[in-house]
Amino acid sequence: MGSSSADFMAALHIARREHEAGDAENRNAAAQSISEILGQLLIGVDHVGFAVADLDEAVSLWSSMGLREVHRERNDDQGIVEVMMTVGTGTTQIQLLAATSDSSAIASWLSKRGPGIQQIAYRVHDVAAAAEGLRMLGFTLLYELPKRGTHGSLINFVHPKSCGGVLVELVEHISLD
Ligand code: MC0
Repeated sequence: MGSSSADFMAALHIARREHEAGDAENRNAAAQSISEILGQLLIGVDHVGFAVADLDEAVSLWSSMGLREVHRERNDDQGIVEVMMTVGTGTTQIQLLAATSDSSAIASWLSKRGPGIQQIAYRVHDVAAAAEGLRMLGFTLLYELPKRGTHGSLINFVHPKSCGGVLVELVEHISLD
């Protein structure tokens, strides 16, 4: 990536000043600039998360379709245990998410909707900058500051109520960038 995080933050703040100060036409142009910066921050789809009731059963199901387990991790902050599975030779993964506590978002999801797709995760160059840009456009971010995700990544989430009914996770892989 050509630009640094500081460059992105600086560009976002210039666009925000224009957004706040401008008339309708300038506000639209500033919003467009923020969207373009967000486009540069996006790398691709990192994974799609499935809520599952039984992790081993789910691994067995998806393995039978040819997906391969590549990582398993417990995250007590999120109240989950997860398995990442690769799809063919591509870089996109699916993430199987089982609840480890009743207060977990996955336990709540399972009780209301049952097993299924719970989130899509976009890989970004800089999660703080992406969250800041999205806030400027009116999206609701779940966390003020990024939290720890899979493999020590930094994560934040866009609330589904501000995002067309889809829970979007932002992931920054510290070691891969
Ligand atoms: C809830 N809603 C969803 C949704 N969860 N809509 C789409 N996708 C989801 N995943 C909708 C409900 O249907 C409901 O709509 C409204 O949002 C409020 O639902 P709720 O059941 O009251 O849910 P809340 O408000 O208790 O929690 C929703 C919220 C929660 C997004 C804040 O799920 C959350 O904190 N998620 C982020 C953390 C997370 O998902 N952790 C697990 C993965 P109606 O229309 O009925 O009002 S951890 C992970 O993924 C990490 C390890 C990683 O990848 O690195």
